[in-house]
Amino acid sequence: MISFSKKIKKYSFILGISLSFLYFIHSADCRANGESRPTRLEKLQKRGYVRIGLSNEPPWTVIDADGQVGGAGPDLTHAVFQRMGVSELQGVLSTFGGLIPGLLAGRSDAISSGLFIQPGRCQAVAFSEPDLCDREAFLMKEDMPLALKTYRDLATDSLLQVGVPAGGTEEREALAAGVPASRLVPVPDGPSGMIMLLAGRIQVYSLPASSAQHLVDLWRGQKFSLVTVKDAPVMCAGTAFSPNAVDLRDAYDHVLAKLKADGTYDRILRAHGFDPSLARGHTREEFCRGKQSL
Ligand code: 6CS
Repeated sequence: MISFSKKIKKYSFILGISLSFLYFIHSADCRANGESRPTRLEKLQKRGYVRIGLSNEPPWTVIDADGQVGGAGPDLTHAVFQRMGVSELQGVLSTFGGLIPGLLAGRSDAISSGLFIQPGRCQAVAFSEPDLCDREAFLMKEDMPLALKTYRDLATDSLLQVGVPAGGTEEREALAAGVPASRLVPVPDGPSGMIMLLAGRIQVYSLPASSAQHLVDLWRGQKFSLVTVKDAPVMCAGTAFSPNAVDLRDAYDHVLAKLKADGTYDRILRAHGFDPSLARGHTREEFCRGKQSL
C-alpha cells in the first residue's frame, strides 16, 4: 500500500513534468511562428501605466492632496517613460526602507524616490545611470551650542542623539564615522524628524540638504540651523529596477541620455531646485564601486 505522502510526491512530480512540458510546447510554438515573448517594456506599453515606488520626501517626491504624484524623481521618470510609450505613472507609496522590498515583491515596476546608488544596493537592484544628486546636511535647533559640521563631530560628542532616515544612507555614513548605533534614532519621515528635534528627542537630524531646506521652509515659524556636511561625499540617486529587468533599465538609460541631451532633464531638475550638472559625467558603475567624492 503506497503511503499518502509517497502519493503526493508521485503526483506533484507528474504535475511538474507536465507543466514544464506545456511551457516548452508553448514557447516552442511562439518561436515556431516567429512570435517572441513580449518584453517588459512591451508589457508596460500594452498596460499603459508604470507603477513607481516612492516615499514622501519633497522635493525628491511630492504627493499632493488628491494623491497626485510629482517631485523631481517621479517627474523625470514619467518624462522618460512617456518617451518610451508608457503614458501614465502610478505612485506606490512606502516608507523609505520599504522601497526595495516592495520592488522585489513586484508591488512596483521601478523606484523613483532619490534612492542613492550604493554598493550594497547595487547587489539588490538594477540602477539607472545617476539622475538626482545632493549633499548631506544636519538640521538642528538654532540654539544648538555646538558647531557640528562633520559626521566625525557627531561621533566625538557622546550626548548627541542623531536622527537618520530609516533605511537611509545617513545611518551608514554616521556608523562609518564612528557614531555608535545606540545614538542613532531612525526617523520615519521629515515632519516626524522636525517634531523629534523640537521635542529634544534628537539634537541633530541628518538628511539630504534639499530635503532639509524644504522642511526648514515648511516650519518657518521655528528657528533651525542647517549645516552642509563637510566629510560626506555628494550622493547621486538613480531610478531602480528589479535585478531581472535589466532590459527595461537599459531601455530607460537610453532615453534618459536623450533627455540629458535635449534639455528636458535640466528643465525638470531645475524646477525642483536640483543642480543637473552634478550627475553629468558620472556613472552608475562608479557609485556601485563605492565612489567616495565628486
Ligand atoms: O537614498 C538614501 O538613502 C537617501 N535618499 C533620500 C532622498 N532620502 C533618504 C536617504 O537619505
